[in-house]
Amino acid sequence: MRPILTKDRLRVLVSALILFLLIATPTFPQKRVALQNQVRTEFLHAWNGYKQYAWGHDDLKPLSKTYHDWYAEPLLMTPVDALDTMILMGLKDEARTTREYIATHLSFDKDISVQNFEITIRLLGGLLSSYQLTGDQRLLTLAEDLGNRLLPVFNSPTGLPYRYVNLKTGKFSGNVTNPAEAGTLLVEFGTLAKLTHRQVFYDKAKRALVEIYNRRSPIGLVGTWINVDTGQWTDTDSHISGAIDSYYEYLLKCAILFDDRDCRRMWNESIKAINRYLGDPRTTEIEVIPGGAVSPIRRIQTLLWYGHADMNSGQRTSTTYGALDAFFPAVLALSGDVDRASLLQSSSFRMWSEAGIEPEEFNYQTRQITASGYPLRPEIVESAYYLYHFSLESSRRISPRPGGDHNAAYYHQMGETMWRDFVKYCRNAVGYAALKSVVTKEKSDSMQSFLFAETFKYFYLLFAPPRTLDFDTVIFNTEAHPVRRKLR
Ligand code: DMJ
Repeated sequence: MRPILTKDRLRVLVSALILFLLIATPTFPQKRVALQNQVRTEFLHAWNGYKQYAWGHDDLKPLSKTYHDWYAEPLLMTPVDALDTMILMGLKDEARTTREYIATHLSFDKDISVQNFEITIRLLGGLLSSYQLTGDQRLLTLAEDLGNRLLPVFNSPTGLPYRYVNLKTGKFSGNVTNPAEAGTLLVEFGTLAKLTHRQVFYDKAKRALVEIYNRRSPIGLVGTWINVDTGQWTDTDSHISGAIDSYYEYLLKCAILFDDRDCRRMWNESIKAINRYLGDPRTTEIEVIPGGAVSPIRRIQTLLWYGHADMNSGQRTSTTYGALDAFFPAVLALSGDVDRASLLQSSSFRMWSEAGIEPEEFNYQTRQITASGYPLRPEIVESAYYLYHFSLESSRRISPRPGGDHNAAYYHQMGETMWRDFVKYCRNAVGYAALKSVVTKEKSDSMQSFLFAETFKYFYLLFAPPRTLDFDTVIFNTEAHPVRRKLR
């Protein structure tokens, strides 16, 4: 009789056990706690650098150890962007003093012309989120004051917002905008409307979103640049990258956050066109060594990318994908399309792995880096966090998706790799520095506030216990400020 445990079977069993341990290790609580603590420590490292060299200003310049202000007067970009992350991390003392400083020093009564989109996602979003987390009425008062000062941007013939507005005089400028800047306002303005009971905020921001959607091409795509006065497209390149990205994100998020049926319909229509014309599945042959085998076998692997196409013809215009596009797996997962989301996340991670940290832009056809900077962007981490969340959730359901647990561990592992690369290449003595080039790893003198609002936050949430933030009760604005689904 043949023995039950032959040598070959034993080898297969041992390989399977090793694989299981490799996959299971990242969920080992101690390791996760250590990573979570590291993220908090590194957040404080960068925050202390900001406090020491840039306090009261917008951003720290981490190489020259000085500060950068966006405009002639500072608007406390870093403190406002960082506050809700501190709260989530349980940094109570820092959060208390930062909140106090913001409440007593931040004023929007300034004769400066600001970029509506950036101010909305960072400051309005940050103030609203921190208000909801703390109940500090002063933050809501600041948010409403800011909202009032931004409103003149919507006074255009089309309802599309101008890009800039003077906070004191209300004078607007910038009559060529893009879908992202016009359409990434409703989470914040809509939340402000609910909290202040002033519908005007909701209506103006929603109209902007609808006006972009109404100008989609017959095949359902939008372009990159559009004239606010005439409503004519001035650049018909279509993609999910910067200048369009968060327009799509807000169609879906506003459908969920406000239960807005128009947004739901616009999302449902848009995603069909995105998948059809921008989606670019590619098959490639890879070598794998199955557990227990000695020699590799060739296997066909499908990679999914999203490229560029002309909004009218749908013809492919370029095969580039980048750090900003890497937000899309999160949005796909939130929409329920976890399969496409996980395929695309693998592609993003492939892009990250080319140089050990992700470039701003990558040609997936030629595998060349076409823009080599890394300004500390969060999107790929955000998507890892969403996929981790949905994998975990599906593994808890009665009829789980096959491999749910396995996938959650996989996203932890991916997150851990990215975290170690991020620290290795971007950390310096006083904070974190953007990279001029992911190829040479040369640093540049910039540490944008989204490092605190987003990059550290998503790394932290990826490693922290799920109870740290109840995912299903919030919607993150595009700057990672969580706002409550049930508004009060
Ligand atoms: C952030 O300000 C926001 O996430 C925005 O939507 C896109 N770019 C940066 C981060 O990369």
